Amino acid sequence: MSKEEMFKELSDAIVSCKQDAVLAAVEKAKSEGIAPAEIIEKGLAAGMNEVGIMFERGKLFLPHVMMASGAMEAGVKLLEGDISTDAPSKKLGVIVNGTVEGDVHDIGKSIVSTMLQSSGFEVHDIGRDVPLQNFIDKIKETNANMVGMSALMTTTMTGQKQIVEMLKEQGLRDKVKVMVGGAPVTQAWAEKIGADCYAENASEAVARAKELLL
Ligand code: HCB
Repeated sequence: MSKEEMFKELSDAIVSCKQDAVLAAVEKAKSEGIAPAEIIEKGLAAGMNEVGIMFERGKLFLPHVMMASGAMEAGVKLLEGDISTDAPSKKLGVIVNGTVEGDVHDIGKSIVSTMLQSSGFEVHDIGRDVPLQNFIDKIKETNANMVGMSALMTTTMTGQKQIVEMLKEQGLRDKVKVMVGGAPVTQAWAEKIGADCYAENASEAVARAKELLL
């Protein structure tokens, strides 16, 4: 089976909303030697995007999206132990990562945290639907030099902007690099709110963090 066919099988398994199918497809992709990051991004995440489109068009309903999410989480969990720990012994930086207030979407945010951690960053994942001031408090508590903020809805993206403003008001902006991500977020939005970078996916998040912190 070609890699492209394998990615399609992974994506179709997510769209089927069946956890068994997802776990079987992940096992198969692993046994074919496909890298965990590719399994997640080109297979599972592509399937979740498809689920999002079908939900938007009324072809799938919220319970399906929840089942697909559960299946995706189980698939990612199966890969956690395989995500390479090419982490250097010296930590590369301290990053606080979370999903902003009002937003419960956390699948992508958690993948980003895992990938950053396995690449050598000290990551404090503060969860989802996180009150904005909690980002600032955690940055102070951990002396973080970067913050990652996830927002999956147009209505919650503004939380990212508010956090940038709060960092300025509380005299932290010069000490902390700001990364934003999430489906509706774009490079243009990152520039508009004065973030240091936008990451489209977890691999990009690792690359941007290395560029900004090393
Ligand atoms: Co949800 N939902 N949802 N949802 N949902 C979206 C986001 C919509 C776009 C679907 C649609 O209408 N097309 C839509 C938002 C529309 C808008 O913007 N206005 C939507 C809606 C409306 C809602 C509810 C309001 C539905 C309702 O209740 N009527 C509700 C939200 C409640 C709330 O938050 N207050 C809701 C609920 C849910 C769940 C619970 C069923 C489930 C989430 C489960 C969970 O996360 N634990 C869910 C899901 C799964 C989705 C879709 C289908 C997929 C999201 C996902 O996991 N993608 C999504 C459709 C879509 O996004 N296209 C839909 C896969 C991951 C891997 O991608 O983009 O999250 P990602 O992360 C990437 C990337 O963005 C980047 O790297 C990640 C890894 O590659 N990245 C970062 C992300 N965070 C980063 C942080 C960084 O620092 C750096 C990079």
